[in-house]
Amino acid sequence: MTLPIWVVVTHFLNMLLMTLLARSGIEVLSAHPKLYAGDASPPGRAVLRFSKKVFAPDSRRLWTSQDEEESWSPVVALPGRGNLGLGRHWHFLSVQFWVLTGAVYVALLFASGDWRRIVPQTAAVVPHAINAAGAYLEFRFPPDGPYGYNAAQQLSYFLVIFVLAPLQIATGAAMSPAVIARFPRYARIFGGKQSARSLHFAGLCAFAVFLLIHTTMVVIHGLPKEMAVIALGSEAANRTVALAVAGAGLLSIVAINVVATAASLRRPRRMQRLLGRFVDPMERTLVRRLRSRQRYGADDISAYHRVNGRPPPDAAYRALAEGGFEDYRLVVSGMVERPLALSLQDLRALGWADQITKHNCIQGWTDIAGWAGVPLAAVLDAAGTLPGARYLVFHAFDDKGQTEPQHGDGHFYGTIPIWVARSPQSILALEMNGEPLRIEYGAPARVRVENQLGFKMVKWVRAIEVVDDYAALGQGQGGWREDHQYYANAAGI
Ligand SMILES: Nc1nc2c(c(=O)[nH]1)N[C@H]1C(S)=C(S)[C@@H](COP(=O)(O)O)O[C@H]1N2
Ligand SMILES: [Mo]
Repeated sequence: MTLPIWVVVTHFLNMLLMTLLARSGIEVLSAHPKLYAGDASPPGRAVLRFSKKVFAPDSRRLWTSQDEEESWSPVVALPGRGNLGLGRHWHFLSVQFWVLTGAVYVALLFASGDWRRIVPQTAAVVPHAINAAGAYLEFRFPPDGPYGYNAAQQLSYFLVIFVLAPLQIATGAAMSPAVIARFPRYARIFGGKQSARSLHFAGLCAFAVFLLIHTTMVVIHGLPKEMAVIALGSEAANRTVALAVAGAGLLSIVAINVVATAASLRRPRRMQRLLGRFVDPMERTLVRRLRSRQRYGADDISAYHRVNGRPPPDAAYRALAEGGFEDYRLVVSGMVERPLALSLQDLRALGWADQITKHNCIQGWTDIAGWAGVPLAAVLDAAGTLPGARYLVFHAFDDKGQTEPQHGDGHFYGTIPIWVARSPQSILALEMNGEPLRIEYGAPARVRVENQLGFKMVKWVRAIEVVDDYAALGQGQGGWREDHQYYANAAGI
């Protein structure tokens, strides 16, 4: 048995990238360690739960989705210890190289004619594969097929490469808020966004089962001989050299995982910046053209909408709330022609839009709700942006040092590019499900930018500032969660 060298190389890269993908995926899961069926994620209705904490929809104490997070060991998760931001960075870095490796492999497979080894050419492969599996159960080796692999082997390789891997990419894409905002029906192919998320996890489990059987088979068929093929491409190769190369390969995979983990835990800001250089351009290319076209019906509205971020506890905000926000003024300043201070009535006079849309929290949960308010474009037009203006900064009333001290201090803020603010369904919402916004959902005004992740939708907006750059704000990452939780500033995936 021989394998071309490009198979040896892509197989190695695939092993490395799959370990990074699996571990960073587990990190992402730890941010909301529950799986659901359908489109929404009702508390207490998870199909599968990796957390003992219980949060009920009718709880008398306010809880937020941050409270649901788990912190998992760096041994299983990349980087571990509850760093969703860097987990996502690693996932989106690895996936680019994984898809590239897969594309090169498949291209060479077809260019070389080697596809005959992998792609079954007759439906008889199914009964033959069953026979082959039966042979293994009787401790016999099944016969090899015409192109070297036995039928069970050929069929399982085929399914992993041409069914499981593409499915994993497809369910991954069905979790991107920008993709499903533009193509709301796409997530429905999988039974809804939460079903897609659950299937993505099932895909990981399927890969794990494959890996288990695959390595068991390598051992059963004779480790030295198989290693010669896997590491050097030929059974006839020197076995000692092959074992050394294979051992070095496996060690390097472990070493890369260890270095990636340690660097992320020790120098998180540096890793956020470094990985961002690969991940942000990918987000921009994929998401730039994806404008929200959601049009859910009133029947789709979720019975329960999770809260993330605790309401501002300070006296000034409470006084405003007690006065029905009569004295509220939204300050619009920065690179604008006309700085503004708008009351709620002034805001309403600028324009009105409503929409029923899906909220995608970066942690993984989704809910559908109706929102109504003023298009952000109308606010921008009223103020008039100056040349060079690129971002909107939303300053919020909540002091996170008081409401979420485990993550950091300072008031919550967020930034979005002006093109996102001018996209369809980008509004400053004053109402939710037909009523004035309740306090916990961001009263009196909160951002809704429907092709972005939830953390971009600043609640309790105090002021809007138009800027050319966000580097001077906070810790310079473009938002409070970016600064303190290492989320990427680009939030369409
Ligand atoms: N001011 C402020 N806005 C915020 C947050 C916050 O902590 N403070 N959390 C964000 C996150 S992470 C999410 S998912 C949404 C949650 O909105 P909801 O509470 O209406 O579900 O609000 C976003 N806006
Ligand atoms: Mo979130």
